[in-house]
Amino acid sequence: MDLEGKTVLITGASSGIGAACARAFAAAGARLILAARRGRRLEELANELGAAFGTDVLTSVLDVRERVTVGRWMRELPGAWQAISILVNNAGLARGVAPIHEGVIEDWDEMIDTNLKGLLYVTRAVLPGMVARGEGHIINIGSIAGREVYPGGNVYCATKHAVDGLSRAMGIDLLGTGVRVSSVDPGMVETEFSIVRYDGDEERAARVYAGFEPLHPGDVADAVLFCATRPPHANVREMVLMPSAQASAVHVARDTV
Ligand code: NDP
Ligand code: 8X3
Repeated sequence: MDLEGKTVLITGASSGIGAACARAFAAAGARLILAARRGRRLEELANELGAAFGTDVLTSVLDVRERVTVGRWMRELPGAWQAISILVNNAGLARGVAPIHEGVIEDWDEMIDTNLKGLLYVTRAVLPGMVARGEGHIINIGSIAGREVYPGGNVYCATKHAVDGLSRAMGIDLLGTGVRVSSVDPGMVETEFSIVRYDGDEERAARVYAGFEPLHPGDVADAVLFCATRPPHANVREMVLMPSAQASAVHVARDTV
Protein backbone atom coordinates (compact mmCIF):
# COMPACT_ATOMS: atom_id res chain seq x y z
CA MET A 1 0.00 0.00 0.00
CA ASP A 2 1.22 3.49 -0.83
CA LEU A 3 1.71 5.53 2.35
CA GLU A 4 2.10 8.90 0.59
CA GLY A 5 -0.08 11.40 2.48
CA LYS A 6 -1.51 8.78 4.87
CA THR A 7 -1.76 9.76 8.52
CA VAL A 8 0.12 7.48 10.92
CA LEU A 9 -0.16 7.73 14.71
CA ILE A 10 2.79 6.30 16.64
CA THR A 11 2.64 6.08 20.43
CA GLY A 12 5.92 6.09 22.34
CA ALA A 13 7.61 7.95 19.49
CA SER A 14 10.11 9.76 21.71
CA SER A 15 12.59 6.88 21.81
CA GLY A 16 13.70 3.50 20.50
CA ILE A 17 11.35 1.54 18.27
CA GLY A 18 8.72 4.30 18.11
CA ALA A 19 11.23 6.92 16.94
CA ALA A 20 12.62 4.45 14.38
CA CYS A 21 9.10 3.82 13.09
CA ALA A 22 8.62 7.57 12.75
CA ARG A 23 11.75 7.78 10.58
CA ALA A 24 10.66 4.83 8.45
CA PHE A 25 7.13 6.13 7.86
CA ALA A 26 8.45 9.63 7.17
CA ALA A 27 10.81 8.26 4.54
CA ALA A 28 7.82 6.49 2.98
CA GLY A 29 5.94 9.79 2.61
CA ALA A 30 3.43 9.49 5.47
CA ARG A 31 2.32 12.39 7.67
CA LEU A 32 2.81 11.65 11.34
CA ILE A 33 1.20 12.12 14.71
CA LEU A 34 3.91 11.43 17.26
CA ALA A 35 2.78 10.89 20.85
CA ALA A 36 4.68 10.36 24.11
CA ARG A 37 5.17 12.12 27.43
CA ARG A 38 8.51 13.77 26.57
CA GLY A 39 7.43 16.58 24.30
CA ARG A 40 10.89 18.01 23.75
CA ARG A 41 12.11 14.71 22.26
CA LEU A 42 9.09 14.70 19.95
CA GLU A 43 9.81 18.26 18.83
CA GLU A 44 13.43 17.36 18.05
CA LEU A 45 12.31 14.36 16.04
CA ALA A 46 9.68 16.40 14.20
CA ASN A 47 12.35 18.96 13.25
CA GLU A 48 14.67 16.18 12.06
CA LEU A 49 11.94 14.60 9.90
CA GLY A 50 10.82 17.94 8.53
CA ALA A 51 14.39 18.75 7.47
CA ALA A 52 15.11 15.28 6.05
CA PHE A 53 11.85 14.47 4.31
CA GLY A 54 9.62 17.55 4.53
CA THR A 55 7.31 15.48 6.74
CA ASP A 56 4.16 17.06 8.11
CA VAL A 57 4.26 16.17 11.84
CA LEU A 58 1.86 16.80 14.70
CA THR A 59 3.46 16.20 18.09
CA SER A 60 1.29 15.37 21.09
CA VAL A 61 2.34 15.16 24.71
CA LEU A 62 0.17 12.27 25.76
CA ASP A 63 0.29 9.76 28.60
CA VAL A 64 -1.53 6.69 27.27
CA ARG A 65 -2.53 5.72 30.83
CA GLU A 66 -4.85 8.72 31.14
CA ARG A 67 -8.12 7.34 29.83
CA VAL A 68 -10.14 10.54 29.88
CA THR A 69 -7.31 12.59 28.38
CA VAL A 70 -6.76 10.09 25.57
CA GLY A 71 -10.43 10.23 24.55
CA ARG A 72 -10.54 14.02 24.71
CA TRP A 73 -7.22 14.30 22.82
CA MET A 74 -8.62 12.24 19.97
CA ARG A 75 -11.85 14.24 19.81
CA GLU A 76 -9.91 17.52 19.81
CA LEU A 77 -7.39 16.60 17.11
CA PRO A 78 -7.53 19.19 14.32
CA GLY A 79 -9.87 18.04 11.54
CA ALA A 80 -7.02 17.50 9.09
CA TRP A 81 -5.49 14.96 11.49
CA GLN A 82 -8.62 13.02 12.43
CA ALA A 83 -8.44 10.44 9.63
CA ILE A 84 -5.75 8.18 11.05
CA SER A 85 -4.96 5.36 8.62
CA ILE A 86 -2.37 3.49 10.70
CA LEU A 87 -1.97 3.26 14.46
CA VAL A 88 1.29 1.85 15.78
CA ASN A 89 0.62 0.88 19.40
CA ASN A 90 4.21 1.00 20.60
CA ALA A 91 4.25 2.85 23.95
CA GLY A 92 5.32 0.42 26.62
CA LEU A 93 7.81 -0.44 29.31
CA ALA A 94 9.09 -2.96 31.80
CA ARG A 95 9.92 -2.18 35.42
CA GLY A 96 12.27 -4.47 37.31
CA VAL A 97 12.87 -8.21 37.29
CA ALA A 98 11.74 -9.02 40.83
CA PRO A 99 10.35 -12.52 41.36
CA ILE A 100 6.61 -12.51 41.80
CA HIS A 101 6.70 -12.83 45.62
CA GLU A 102 8.89 -9.74 45.87
CA GLY A 103 7.19 -7.75 43.12
CA VAL A 104 6.72 -4.01 43.51
CA ILE A 105 3.02 -3.43 43.12
CA GLU A 106 3.47 0.12 41.79
CA ASP A 107 5.66 -1.35 39.03
CA TRP A 108 2.97 -3.90 38.20
CA ASP A 109 0.37 -1.15 37.98
CA GLU A 110 2.59 0.97 35.72
CA MET A 111 3.22 -1.90 33.31
CA ILE A 112 -0.42 -2.97 33.19
CA ASP A 113 -1.68 0.61 32.89
CA THR A 114 0.75 1.43 30.06
CA ASN A 115 1.22 -1.75 28.05
CA LEU A 116 -2.32 -3.06 28.30
CA LYS A 117 -4.81 -0.41 29.37
CA GLY A 118 -3.01 2.41 27.53
CA LEU A 119 -2.99 0.40 24.33
CA LEU A 120 -6.71 -0.22 24.79
CA TYR A 121 -7.54 3.44 25.47
CA VAL A 122 -5.71 4.66 22.35
CA THR A 123 -7.15 1.90 20.19
CA ARG A 124 -10.70 2.57 21.43
CA ALA A 125 -10.30 6.25 20.62
CA VAL A 126 -8.93 5.72 17.12
CA LEU A 127 -10.84 2.68 15.85
CA PRO A 128 -14.37 4.08 15.38
CA GLY A 129 -13.05 6.50 12.74
CA MET A 130 -11.25 3.69 10.93
CA VAL A 131 -14.35 1.49 10.94
CA ALA A 132 -16.54 4.39 9.75
CA ARG A 133 -14.13 5.07 6.87
CA GLY A 134 -13.80 1.37 6.08
CA GLU A 135 -10.00 1.45 6.12
CA GLY A 136 -7.28 1.32 8.71
CA HIS A 137 -4.49 -0.69 10.22
CA ILE A 138 -3.62 -1.33 13.85
CA ILE A 139 -0.05 -2.52 14.35
CA ASN A 140 0.60 -3.66 17.90
CA ILE A 141 4.16 -3.97 19.16
CA GLY A 142 4.08 -7.17 21.19
CA SER A 143 7.20 -9.06 22.23
CA ILE A 144 8.81 -12.46 22.51
CA ALA A 145 7.67 -11.87 26.12
CA GLY A 146 4.12 -12.28 24.83
CA ARG A 147 4.90 -15.77 23.63
CA GLU A 148 7.25 -17.04 26.33
CA VAL A 149 7.98 -16.25 29.95
CA TYR A 150 11.33 -15.93 31.68
CA PRO A 151 12.57 -15.52 35.27
CA GLY A 152 11.52 -12.16 36.68
CA GLY A 153 9.48 -11.37 33.58
CA ASN A 154 6.18 -12.20 35.30
CA VAL A 155 3.97 -9.09 34.96
CA TYR A 156 5.76 -7.63 31.92
CA CYS A 157 5.30 -10.99 30.16
CA ALA A 158 1.66 -11.07 31.26
CA THR A 159 1.02 -7.67 29.70
CA LYS A 160 2.60 -8.77 26.42
CA HIS A 161 0.64 -12.05 26.47
CA ALA A 162 -2.43 -9.87 26.86
CA VAL A 163 -1.37 -7.77 23.86
CA ASP A 164 -1.02 -10.97 21.86
CA GLY A 165 -4.54 -12.02 22.86
CA LEU A 166 -5.90 -8.59 22.05
CA SER A 167 -4.26 -8.53 18.63
CA ARG A 168 -5.96 -11.82 17.76
CA ALA A 169 -9.29 -10.74 19.25
CA MET A 170 -9.20 -7.40 17.43
CA GLY A 171 -8.57 -9.22 14.17
CA ILE A 172 -11.75 -11.24 14.69
CA ASP A 173 -13.90 -8.31 15.81
CA LEU A 174 -12.75 -6.17 12.89
CA LEU A 175 -13.20 -8.82 10.23
CA GLY A 176 -15.05 -7.35 7.26
CA THR A 177 -14.62 -3.73 8.39
CA GLY A 178 -11.61 -2.97 6.19
CA VAL A 179 -9.42 -2.53 9.26
CA ARG A 180 -6.39 -4.82 9.48
CA VAL A 181 -4.59 -5.86 12.66
CA SER A 182 -0.95 -6.92 12.80
CA SER A 183 1.32 -7.85 15.66
CA VAL A 184 5.09 -7.33 15.49
CA ASP A 185 6.82 -9.27 18.25
CA PRO A 186 10.54 -8.59 18.64
CA GLY A 187 13.18 -10.29 20.74
CA MET A 188 15.91 -8.16 22.27
CA VAL A 189 16.24 -4.67 20.79
CA GLU A 190 18.79 -2.20 22.15
CA THR A 191 16.81 0.89 23.09
CA GLU A 192 16.18 2.70 26.37
CA PHE A 193 14.00 -0.27 27.36
CA SER A 194 16.51 -1.85 29.76
CA ILE A 195 17.59 1.52 31.19
CA VAL A 196 13.94 2.08 32.11
CA ARG A 197 13.57 -1.48 33.38
CA TYR A 198 16.63 -1.07 35.63
CA ASP A 199 15.60 2.36 36.81
CA GLY A 200 18.38 4.32 35.10
CA ASP A 201 21.22 1.86 35.77
CA GLU A 202 22.95 2.17 32.38
CA GLU A 203 25.74 -0.33 33.16
CA ARG A 204 23.27 -3.03 34.09
CA ALA A 205 21.21 -2.20 31.03
CA ALA A 206 24.27 -2.46 28.76
CA ARG A 207 25.00 -5.96 30.11
CA VAL A 208 21.66 -7.15 28.69
CA TYR A 209 23.05 -6.62 25.18
CA ALA A 210 26.69 -7.57 25.84
CA GLY A 211 28.45 -10.17 23.73
CA PHE A 212 26.02 -10.35 20.83
CA GLU A 213 24.37 -8.06 18.32
CA PRO A 214 20.82 -7.31 19.40
CA LEU A 215 18.17 -6.00 17.05
CA HIS A 216 18.39 -2.31 16.25
CA PRO A 217 15.24 -0.18 16.49
CA GLY A 218 15.39 0.27 12.71
CA ASP A 219 15.08 -3.51 12.23
CA VAL A 220 11.73 -3.44 13.99
CA ALA A 221 10.68 -0.33 12.06
CA ASP A 222 11.44 -2.19 8.82
CA ALA A 223 9.10 -4.99 9.93
CA VAL A 224 6.36 -2.53 10.89
CA LEU A 225 6.71 -0.76 7.55
CA PHE A 226 6.50 -4.09 5.74
CA CYS A 227 3.19 -4.81 7.51
CA ALA A 228 1.88 -1.35 6.68
CA THR A 229 2.73 -1.55 2.98
CA ARG A 230 1.02 -4.82 2.08
CA PRO A 231 -1.69 -4.44 -0.55
CA PRO A 232 -5.23 -4.14 0.87
CA HIS A 233 -6.09 -7.82 0.31
CA ALA A 234 -3.07 -9.05 2.34
CA ASN A 235 -2.37 -8.82 6.05
CA VAL A 236 0.63 -9.83 8.13
CA ARG A 237 -1.21 -11.14 11.17
CA GLU A 238 1.91 -11.61 13.27
CA MET A 239 5.65 -11.37 12.86
CA VAL A 240 8.32 -12.59 15.27
CA LEU A 241 11.62 -10.83 14.77
CA MET A 242 14.70 -12.00 16.66
CA PRO A 243 18.39 -11.17 16.72
CA SER A 244 20.22 -13.95 14.88
CA ALA A 245 22.00 -14.64 18.17
CA GLN A 246 18.73 -15.19 20.08
CA ALA A 247 16.66 -18.39 19.83
CA SER A 248 14.21 -17.89 22.72
CA ALA A 249 13.63 -15.46 25.55
CA VAL A 250 16.47 -17.15 27.47
CA HIS A 251 18.72 -18.62 24.76
CA VAL A 252 21.26 -16.07 23.57
CA ALA A 253 24.63 -16.90 21.99
CA ARG A 254 27.03 -14.45 23.63
CA ASP A 255 30.77 -14.17 23.03
CA THR A 256 32.43 -15.66 26.06
CA VAL A 257 35.76 -13.82 25.71
P1 NDP B 1 12.06 2.77 24.88
O1 NDP B 1 12.13 2.89 26.36
O2 NDP B 1 13.22 3.23 24.07
O3 NDP B 1 10.74 3.49 24.34
C1 NDP B 1 9.52 3.38 25.01
C2 NDP B 1 8.59 4.45 24.51
O4 NDP B 1 7.32 4.32 25.19
C3 NDP B 1 9.11 5.85 24.81
O5 NDP B 1 8.92 6.66 23.67
C4 NDP B 1 8.23 6.33 25.95
O6 NDP B 1 8.05 7.73 25.86
C5 NDP B 1 6.92 5.60 25.64
N1 NDP B 1 6.05 5.50 26.81
C6 NDP B 1 6.29 4.84 27.96
N2 NDP B 1 5.28 5.04 28.81
C7 NDP B 1 4.39 5.86 28.18
C8 NDP B 1 3.15 6.43 28.54
N3 NDP B 1 2.60 6.21 29.76
N4 NDP B 1 2.50 7.20 27.64
C9 NDP B 1 3.04 7.44 26.43
N5 NDP B 1 4.21 6.92 26.03
C10 NDP B 1 4.88 6.14 26.91
O7 NDP B 1 11.77 1.21 24.59
P2 NDP B 1 11.44 0.43 23.24
O8 NDP B 1 11.52 1.30 22.06
O9 NDP B 1 12.26 -0.79 23.27
O10 NDP B 1 9.93 0.01 23.53
C11 NDP B 1 8.87 0.22 22.62
C12 NDP B 1 7.94 -0.98 22.68
O11 NDP B 1 8.63 -2.14 22.23
C13 NDP B 1 7.40 -1.32 24.06
O12 NDP B 1 6.03 -1.64 23.95
C14 NDP B 1 8.22 -2.55 24.46
O13 NDP B 1 7.52 -3.34 25.37
C15 NDP B 1 8.39 -3.21 23.12
N6 NDP B 1 9.45 -4.18 22.99
C16 NDP B 1 10.75 -3.82 23.26
C17 NDP B 1 11.76 -4.76 23.12
C18 NDP B 1 13.18 -4.47 23.47
O14 NDP B 1 13.98 -5.42 23.64
N7 NDP B 1 13.59 -3.20 23.55
C19 NDP B 1 11.47 -6.11 22.61
C20 NDP B 1 10.08 -6.36 22.36
C21 NDP B 1 9.14 -5.42 22.52
P3 NDP B 1 7.97 8.77 27.07
O15 NDP B 1 8.82 8.23 28.18
O16 NDP B 1 8.46 10.05 26.46
O17 NDP B 1 6.52 8.83 27.40
C1 8X3 C 1 11.32 -6.92 25.59
C2 8X3 C 1 12.21 -8.06 25.30
O1 8X3 C 1 13.35 -10.12 26.26
O2 8X3 C 1 13.10 -8.23 27.74
O3 8X3 C 1 9.99 -7.20 25.28
O4 8X3 C 1 11.21 -9.52 27.15
S1 8X3 C 1 12.48 -9.02 26.68
